[in-house]
Amino acid sequence: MKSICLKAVFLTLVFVTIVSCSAQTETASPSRKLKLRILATYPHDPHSFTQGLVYESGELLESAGRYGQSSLRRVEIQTGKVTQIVPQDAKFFSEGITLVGGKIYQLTWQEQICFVYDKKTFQLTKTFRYKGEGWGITWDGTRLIVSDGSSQLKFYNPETFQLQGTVVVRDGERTVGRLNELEYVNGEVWANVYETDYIVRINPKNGRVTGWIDGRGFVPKQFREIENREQVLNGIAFDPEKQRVYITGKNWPVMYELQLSQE
Ligand SMILES: [Ca+2]
Repeated sequence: MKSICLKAVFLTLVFVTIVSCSAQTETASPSRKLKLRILATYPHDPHSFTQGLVYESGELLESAGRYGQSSLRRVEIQTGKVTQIVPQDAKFFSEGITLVGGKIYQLTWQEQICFVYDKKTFQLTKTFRYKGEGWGITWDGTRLIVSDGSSQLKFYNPETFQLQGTVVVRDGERTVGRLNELEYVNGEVWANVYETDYIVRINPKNGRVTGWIDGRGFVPKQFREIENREQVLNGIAFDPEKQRVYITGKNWPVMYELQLSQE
């Protein structure tokens, strides 16, 4: 069964390349054709309603959501074991996380507060207030990039959390909404699109979609037939050094490690 399952996923990944290729033609964007190959599957805590995922020195940092169940976690990749955790107060619904230097920024859904933690000790060092909802967050080396469930990406100064600009994400003429968990990958922003198992690839300079990744093949079998399920693909972490992508979903029992390469 395992080999059949992996084969199905492999076929999906081949489709990724084709879709990216086609999107390149349609949008005339400088999209690069990508190849994703599954290197490994690991356990993932099925109690984590994954809202954010970041790679850091051989480990993953994860943000789990829901009121009363939110937390910031450090996760051992190969075992899925949570080795460090800060539970969030029940009045906050944790959302995306990103790393800026030695600090972890963690958004909240509707509470309009970003918590900043020391990445080693998980000590809270600062909070910022912002307007609107917080969904996903990533870091391009200069600016924070934030999604709020709309088709807009917002850019913030990480020192002040001042809004510096926005772009609207468009695939051709069509706007792409419900942008959720984010990851900065080789100059692109990758975003989970909420309530789907697709990842959209975005040029952050102009908001243009450069490709789509069809993640339906990754969805655990027990969730596939559920209509309007909450257990969607959500959580992307990137290791730029090894060009590896880690993906999981909300309450998924599994995490995938993928090798990214240009065709
Ligand atoms: Ca991420």
